[in-house]
Amino acid sequence: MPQHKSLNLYGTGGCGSNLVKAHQSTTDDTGGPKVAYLDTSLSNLRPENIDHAYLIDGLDGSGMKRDLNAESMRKHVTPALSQFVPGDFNVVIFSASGGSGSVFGPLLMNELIGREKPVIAAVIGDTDSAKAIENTLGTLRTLSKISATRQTGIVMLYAEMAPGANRREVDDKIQDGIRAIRQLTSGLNAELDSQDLIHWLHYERVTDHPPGLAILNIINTNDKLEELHGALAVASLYTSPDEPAGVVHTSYRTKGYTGQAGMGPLHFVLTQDGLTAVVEGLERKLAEHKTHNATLAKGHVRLHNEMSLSDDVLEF
Ligand SMILES: Nc1nc2c(ncn2[C@@H]2O[C@H](COP(=O)(O)OP(=O)(O)OP(=O)(O)O)[C@@H](O)[C@H]2O)c(=O)[nH]1
Ligand SMILES: [Mg+2]
Repeated sequence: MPQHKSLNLYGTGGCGSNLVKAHQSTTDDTGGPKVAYLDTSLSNLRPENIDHAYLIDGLDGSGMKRDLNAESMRKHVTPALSQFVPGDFNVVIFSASGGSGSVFGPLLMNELIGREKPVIAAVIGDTDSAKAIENTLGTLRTLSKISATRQTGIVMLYAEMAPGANRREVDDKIQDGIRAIRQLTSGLNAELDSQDLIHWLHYERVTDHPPGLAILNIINTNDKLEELHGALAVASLYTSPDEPAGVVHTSYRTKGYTGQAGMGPLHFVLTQDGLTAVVEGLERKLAEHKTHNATLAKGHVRLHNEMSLSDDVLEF
């Protein structure tokens, strides 16, 4: 008989906290997820969030500098998890481009993985500036380093902010993803148990694929599933076993049945190709920003090194 499983949402940093807030008061037939906010600053929280918040005393943000408060955040992972104990399944949500969530989030992931707690990262990258891209690449590298050190697959739902992008569209992708993960991990799907999901998440334990950082693609039609290449592992939800399953080439596949009429298929597909496209896109946009920055620096260089002017008004 299906048994309800708990889901914890940990929002780290400003963006992670913003995205988790929407779930603080939601209740569904499984009791709704538990939420926690972990940050170095109060600036993204409202009074009603404080009971769910873990804040590091004495800090007030990291100002996009990932190494500024890293050691302090490292020390606070264990106390934060004592206050907000992990659920049966966990999602850690953070921007990759800021200075706090992009460090607190991976540290939390590392600890949850070490404790054998099932966890997915929901990450928001940003290409708004060279610093934002460098941080985004650095955060992805951190996650991939955790995967290599722990020899475990890490699954990441990823969305990206671009200059002029509609923040709501990016938020919607993450929120839709969280709701779908809630459905997948609720414990209420017939024929799908925790171990099926643990082996989907840790595809390296049941397939020949080496562990790495994998992108989670959530797809709601069989046609889109069939178009997708390079699937490492697939978990699918259907209303009932009578529905067409959709064809996909993959090494591991697990299926569950919601029993809820009208709900089309939902496929949770892990790929590494998706990550390659993300990293290449970030590197290309970083090169564009750097070309522009080099042009800006030229004026300064000309004033100081190349012009034969001397400032005879003020000397320093
Ligand atoms: N999509 C989306 N992006 C957000 C949101 N809040 C912040 N961001 C983006 O996330 C990036 C980093 O911001 P934060 O998450 O606030 O940074 P932080 O982790 O708090 O780190 P510091 O403020 O540097 O200490 C920025 O580029 C924002 O544009 C949000 O609610 N939705
Ligand atoms: Mg902040």
